[in-house]
This record gives sequence, structure tokens and C-alpha cells, in this order.
Amino acid sequence: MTPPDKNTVVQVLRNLSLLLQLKGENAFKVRAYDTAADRLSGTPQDLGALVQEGRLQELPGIGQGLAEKITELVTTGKLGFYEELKAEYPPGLMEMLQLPDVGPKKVIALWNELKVGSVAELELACRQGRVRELKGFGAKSEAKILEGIALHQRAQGKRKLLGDVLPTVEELLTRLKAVPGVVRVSPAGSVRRRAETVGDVDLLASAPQAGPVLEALATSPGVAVVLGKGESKCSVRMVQEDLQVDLRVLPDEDFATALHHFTGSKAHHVRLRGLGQDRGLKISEWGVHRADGTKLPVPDEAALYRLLGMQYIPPELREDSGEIEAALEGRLPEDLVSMEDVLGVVHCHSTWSDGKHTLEEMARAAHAMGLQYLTVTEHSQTSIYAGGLKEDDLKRQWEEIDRVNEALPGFRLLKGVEVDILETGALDYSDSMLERLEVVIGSIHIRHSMNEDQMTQRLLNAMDRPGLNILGHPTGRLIHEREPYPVRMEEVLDKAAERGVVVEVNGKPARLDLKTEHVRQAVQRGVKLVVSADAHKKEDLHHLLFSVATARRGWARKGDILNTLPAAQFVSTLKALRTT
Ligand code: DGT
Ligand code: CA
Ligand code: CA
Ligand code: ZN
Repeated sequence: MTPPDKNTVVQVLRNLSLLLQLKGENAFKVRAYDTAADRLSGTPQDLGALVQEGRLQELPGIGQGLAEKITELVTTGKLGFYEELKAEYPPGLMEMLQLPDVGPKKVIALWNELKVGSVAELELACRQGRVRELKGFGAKSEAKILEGIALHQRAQGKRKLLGDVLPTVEELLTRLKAVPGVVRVSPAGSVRRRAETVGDVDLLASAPQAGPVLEALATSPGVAVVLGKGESKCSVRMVQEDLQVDLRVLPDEDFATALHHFTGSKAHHVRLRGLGQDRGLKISEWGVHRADGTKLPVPDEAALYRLLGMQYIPPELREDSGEIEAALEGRLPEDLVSMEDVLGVVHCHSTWSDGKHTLEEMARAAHAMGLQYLTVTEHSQTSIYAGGLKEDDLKRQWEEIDRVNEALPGFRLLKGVEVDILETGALDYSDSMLERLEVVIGSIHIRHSMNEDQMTQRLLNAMDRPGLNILGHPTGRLIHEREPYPVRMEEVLDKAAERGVVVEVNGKPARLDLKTEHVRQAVQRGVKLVVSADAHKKEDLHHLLFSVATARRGWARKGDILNTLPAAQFVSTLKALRTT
């Protein structure tokens, strides 16, 4: 079992502070938990090492008692004290604490005076005007609480970014996998299909006995509320992201068909069921049955597709967008790009512009991921807000790049830039400067509010500039934050094909730009792509995963992705593709 990570421990400490306040513990004791949470989240030191070496008490604010609790939590995955305290109150109280304008004092009053123990009960009490009668509340604060509840519900309804959810999913899966008797575990649903946003998380496990596996989820650190628990199912809501997680546990012989069912998508399924019927097979979450009721053994998903006389369809493609026809005709690509194919990362920033880590730190981190190169692409001079570089700064940077490359044999930083595409489509550096670089990404960062004609023309003009190799995050969207700017993507992609400009599939979880549909249009035109991290710190290098997922969902094959080539070939192909 992997121990709970630092974030989880910090969250448990904060929850404990709130629970102790509910219990009426003195302020001094309560504050100790908040202080410990602050110290822990603020230290750059590795939590696992601190625990193992018994050095927790070296952190100011962490005394013996707290050190013991943290050690118990990290080494056993559970903290008895926390579990007992949590069990004393309705789980909904923790959720009430997440409301704006509702602190521990108010929760205590609401619980003690009105026996209000959940957000739903609180809403009802407010609507009945019972809350305003309480000491310390009033009509105004009642109205404010109602506003807060509406906000809270909207946040819950909001789909989460895959990138924000995946680390939690992986932590839970590791925990479930470690339960004795467990045979297989997997995510299902939109998480497994690598959709850009997810509504909730679906998990599946196989084991002879469901009980202990369900219990492992229900008692996971980071669980705010157990929403329901039955014989084979358990649903919880995590504190982080307000994320709902549904787990199903079944005997291993039913795993593959259930996994397939709960992976979806619904649209993909409906079509497959129809195909099954044509062959006299009934496909359901319970398995594949003949008309006479006999159940066919289905050891894995590939076997299910074989029964239907079609190619295996990877989860990322299961959206009923042509994959079923292709698989029936045997023309589904079998070499979709995968993480193993990618040899280098494109698009990173360092302390030279708005990044957090030095070039050497970025290089070492990429090297440690098994990659061979990283394109250094800082912002250009017009992006002042992002520490954009002047041409002279860039030349000084090359000296540092050379030094790092010498220090790290077997790995290469490539000299590049993410040059701003200005309002007219001109680029932010001179042609002679751009010519000297190995990789030039051109992106729009300023003046988003142009109309469709202007914006399309701006991008077309930029691609006419000989110095541009890669068009960066072409629509500028930020999921949940900013709409894509209006642009006729097909025209842009036609131009990219004509000019030999490569297009980025930006892997930053809120960007994913190109998005899936655009990747597909690009691939159909023979436009080459790069998968990128848009990393501003070491940890972001893993964004590559989301870029690769988006590329796969857009049916991109290994050969469509330029950074599956070794460094030297990557650079020479970038240049050779360009037509003027
Ligand atoms: P989400 O959670 O909105 O991001 O999307 P999904 O795809 O994860 O959907 P979810 O969690 O409601 O259900 C998980 C999978 O279970 C879904 O992809 C397919 C399967 N499923 C759920 N409801 C139905 C249904 O009514 N019919 C069929 N055929 N499958 C269903
Ligand atoms: Ca789901
Ligand atoms: Ca679900
Ligand atoms: Zn950018």
C-alpha cells in the first residue's frame, strides 16, 4: 500500500481541528492541529522520510502527540483517533463546514439547537425560517447561508478536470489493490476513457469477498462522507474537489464484462448491444449470455470484442464516433500513440521566464521520466507579465543550456522559444533570431477578443512566417475559465498542412488544446502534431499523459506525433517539413 500523501495528511489534520471544535475542545488544542497542517504543507521535506527517520518533531509546532498521530496515519493508512471522532457526528456536518460563512461555531449551534446535521437539512431549516431564530444568526445570515448552499451545489454539479482527479484515483486504486484477496482493480467510466472532464469516478475491483474492499474505500483518508454502502457497492465523497467515487466489487469471472459495461460510454454500449443481438447474444453488466441463458466465459475485454467479430477498441475511443464501424471493418489503427512512444517533451518554461524550477532541474526531472529531450520554450518579450525574454536574454540562456547538456549526457535540452503571435500575426522576434533556434512554438497570449475573421487571419498570417515550427495551444481555451477564441479551425489546419507547420496538443489539464475533435481533423489532413506538457514546474511534466490521452482520443498514431522521434531527427524534421 502506498502511504497517504502529504495533502491527505494535511486534510486529515484540518478535519481533526474542526471535529475537535465541534466537540468543544479548548482553542489551544484545536489550533495545534491547524499549525501542524500549515507546517506540514509548508515544508519541502519528504513526509515519508520524516516519518521513517522519526524526525517529525524537528518541524516547529509538531510535538510528540501529533508526531505519533501522523506516524500512525502514514504507516497504517488510518488514524484510530480520527475514525472514532468522525463516527461521533453525522457525516453531513463535515460537509456543512465546507459552506462559505459556516464555521465550526455555527455548525455546533445548528447541531446542538436544531439537530441540523447535513447541508440538505440546513437548507430546509433556512427555508422554514428556523435558522434566523438562533442566537448569533439572523435573517441576513440565513439568506447568506442559502446563497452559499446554492454555490456549493453548483460546484458539486461542475465537472472536474481529469488532471485534478487522476492523482486521487490512483491513490485509491493502490489502496484497494493492497486489500488481501483482491485480484484486479481498474478505473471505469469517463476516467478510464480519459475524457477531459469527469462527472464522478467509477472504480471496479474483483475479489472473492466484497466486504473488506468496500471497507477500504469507506475508510480511505480524504473521504468526507460515505454516501452509501451495500453488499457490492460503496459510494463516497472525497473532501478534495468534492469528488464522488463509486466502487463496485465482483467475482473475478464477471470482472471483464462489468468493466466493459461501466467504462461506457453509454452511446458505445447501445451500439454493441445491438450488434450482440444480431448474433443472438445478450450483453449486459452481468455478462454475455446466449438466448438459452448460458453464460459465455469472457476473461478480458478483447474476448468480448472477438465475440462480436471486431477489433479490440481501446477505452479512449469508445464514444460511438466511428470506432465501431472501423473495428468491424478491421481498419481501426492499432498503433495509436502511447506514452512509451514519446521520446521527448515539448513546451516547458523555467526560472528564466515564469517557471518555478531551473533548466537543470527540469532536465533532470524529464530524464528521470525516461525521456531523451526537452524543448526549452520560454515566453517572448511582449509577454511581460510572464517574464518574457528579450533576444539578448535568450542568447545568454543558450550558454546555460550548453552547460546543462554537457552535465547530462544522454539527455538534451533543445533551444527554443514560445514566441508571441502579435495582433497582426507577426512574431515577437526577428526572423534572424528565430532561424537560430531549434524549436519555435508560436502562441497567442494577448488580445484574445478579436472576431472570428480577425483571429483566423492572425493565425494564418503567423503560419506564413518562415520561423514558426509549431502552432501552440491554437484556440486559447481554459476549461471552466475561458472560452476558446473564435477561429475557423479547418482553415487553420488546412494552412498547417500546406505550410508544414506542426500543431501542439497542449497537455495542461485545463487547456487540452488542440482538443479531441480538432486532433482528429488534423490527423485526417496529414498535419503532424506534438504532444506537450506546457510545464511551468517539474511536476507538470506529467501533463504529457493528458496530451497523449487527447491525441489517442483523436485517433492519432505514433507516426502522427513528431516527438516520438529522437532529438536530432525531431529538430531536422521540424525544419524539413516547413515550406515557404
Ligand atoms: P461522467 O461520470 O459523467 O463523467 O461519465 P461516465 O461515462 O463515467 O458515466 P457514469 O458515471 O454515469 O456511468 C459510468 C458508466 O456506466 C457509463 O459510462 C456507462 C455505464 N452506464 C451508466 N448508466 C448506463 C445506462 O443507463 N445504460 C448503459 N448502457 N450504460 C450505462
Ligand atoms: Ca463516471
Ligand atoms: Ca458513476
Ligand atoms: Zn503558452
